Amino acid sequence: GMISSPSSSSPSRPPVILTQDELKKIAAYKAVEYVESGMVLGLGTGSTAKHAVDRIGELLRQGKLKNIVGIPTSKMTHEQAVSLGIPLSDLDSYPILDLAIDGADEVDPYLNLVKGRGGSLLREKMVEGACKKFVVIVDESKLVNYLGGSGLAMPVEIVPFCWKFTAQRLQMLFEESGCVAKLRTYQNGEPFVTDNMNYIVDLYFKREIGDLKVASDAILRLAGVVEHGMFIDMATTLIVAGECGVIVKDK
Ligand code: ABF
Repeated sequence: GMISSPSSSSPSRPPVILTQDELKKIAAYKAVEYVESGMVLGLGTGSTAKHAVDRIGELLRQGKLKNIVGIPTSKMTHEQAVSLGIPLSDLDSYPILDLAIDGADEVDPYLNLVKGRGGSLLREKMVEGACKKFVVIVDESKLVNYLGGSGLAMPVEIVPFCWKFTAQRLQMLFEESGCVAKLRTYQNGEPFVTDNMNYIVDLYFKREIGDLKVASDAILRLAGVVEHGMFIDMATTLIVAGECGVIVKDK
């Protein structure tokens, strides 16, 4: 039979280890506390934001929220919101939003973000740039000392036309930071295609890239670039869920 371990018979409660997905859900639910009836809401994309959209759908169904208009940041989130019965519109009809809730890939101490590893950075930047409040929700693994600091990619959305040329110019722009530019592909090797029918080049840095605003301007000046995944000075609130609880930080 089973031999019970000494800890299971001890009266003190064993520590609860939360999974990363549970932490994401905790951050997402906390963010939805900011949602009020009548708001126009930017609906984020990714596995963290998905929990927030689910929760908004649930509160609408329960009648605890009313008259919400959702503006989705991707086709994926659009489908999710439709399946939950969340009323939707777009930026053409609602150029100013009350609040957006979305995840991020990296968050620095100043609430600057890297986004777009999920591929939806352009629509996210358009929608979240039009919001009065932008609440970012992450588990603690997303916190970095500086953008690029996780060693993971910084995505840039580019037009497919002569993508190698654009990738090469992006890499040259950050030569001093040891930049390597790679076209994002599916498993089968075909180029990854965004919701806007563009490609994504992922930039990897060996060293810090320096002034973010300078880097941003330089990237956006390249013909062929549509948008990049650095969200500088956009987030107004950060919600971080970790093993020790939830931290809310306002800009
Ligand atoms: C989107 O989802 C993207 O900007 C970002 O890349 C990603 C974060 O996803 P997850 O919450 O699944 O880590 O918001």
